[in-house]
Amino acid sequence: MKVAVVGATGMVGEVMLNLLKERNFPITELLLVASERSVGKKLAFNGKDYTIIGLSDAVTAKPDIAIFSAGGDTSLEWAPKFAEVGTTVIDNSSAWRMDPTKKLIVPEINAHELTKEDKIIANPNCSTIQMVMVLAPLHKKYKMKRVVVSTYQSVSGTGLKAVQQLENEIAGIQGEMAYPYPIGRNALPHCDVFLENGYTKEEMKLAREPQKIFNDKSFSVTATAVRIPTAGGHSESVNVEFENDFELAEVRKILSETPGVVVQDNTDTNTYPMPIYAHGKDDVFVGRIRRDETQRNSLNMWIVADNLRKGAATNAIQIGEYLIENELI
Ligand code: A2P
Ligand code: 11C
Repeated sequence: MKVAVVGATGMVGEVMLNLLKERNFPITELLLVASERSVGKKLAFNGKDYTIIGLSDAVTAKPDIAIFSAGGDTSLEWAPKFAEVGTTVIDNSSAWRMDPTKKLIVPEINAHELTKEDKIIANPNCSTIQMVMVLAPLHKKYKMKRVVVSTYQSVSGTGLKAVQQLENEIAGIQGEMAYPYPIGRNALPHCDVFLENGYTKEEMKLAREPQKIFNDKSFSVTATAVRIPTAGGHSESVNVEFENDFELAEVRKILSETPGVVVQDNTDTNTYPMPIYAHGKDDVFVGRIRRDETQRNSLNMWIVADNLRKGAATNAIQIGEYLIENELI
């Protein structure tokens, strides 16, 4: 496969390159693409130096797959140009997710919807992916009615500038600010931009994307998204009400048998998911599984994943692997 990584110099781009190597993705030719600022610079992959190219040159090269993680504006403008020359685009931005003509894919849940005609495929938001990975098997068994989620999101979700802000604050250095306030020793109830309804865009992604992924509008999700001073790994407190009742032991069994989900749940040994352990892993971790004693058929859980891996790069690469395995490219 001739593969282009668009946004190769970014935080997700870096993880993407590590994963392509780690998972032995079948690459015959690799194109590393970034903004005009980076064109001509060198980037190493698998022991070899590659020269970064611009988007026009990448389109001209007609890659088989282009994995985009260079922001929504770049995706909106350039994904159709790649699609036009026959490239299959896997887009990590929010640009195409809610477009009814594009599919929003978490491979473990709905990759079977993909066809050869899908030339721009959307990767869901990081905080959505980890949540639906856990909810999908439970929805199938008990049928969800309503989900209330509060997120505790790491600064790496914002990008390099935010990681730098946290590092500067810890080191006591005055530097550029990615957030309107200090993030160290703080919690900002503010991920992505505010919308007219008083929610943030991040909160609305959590509300809307699961319905599209499950192709089901019979349940609703309401969210509060909070940025906290962790370097990597998003955490979520998830309360879910089902139509049908459940046994906790069966919930644990279902989740422990779900590919890509790992149950870490033993209060006797202080075993629960945490960002420091999820870091660098492709799985989604769930723990603190307990009945909500205030409401019928309701469950509380704590879900953690590496937002740059399963939340972004891993999911995108798994989509690519599915397309190749099923001869959809
Ligand atoms: P560059 O490094 O040249 O700015 P992050 O989200 O970590 O900030 O990374 C964003 C990625 O998207 C970087 O690789 C960045 O390249 C790339 N990028 C940003 N704007 C553009 C653009 N207009 N065209 C192509 N790549 C872009
Ligand atoms: C965050 N979820 O952690 C964001 C990052 O819509 O793809 C990814 C933004 C997106 O702030």
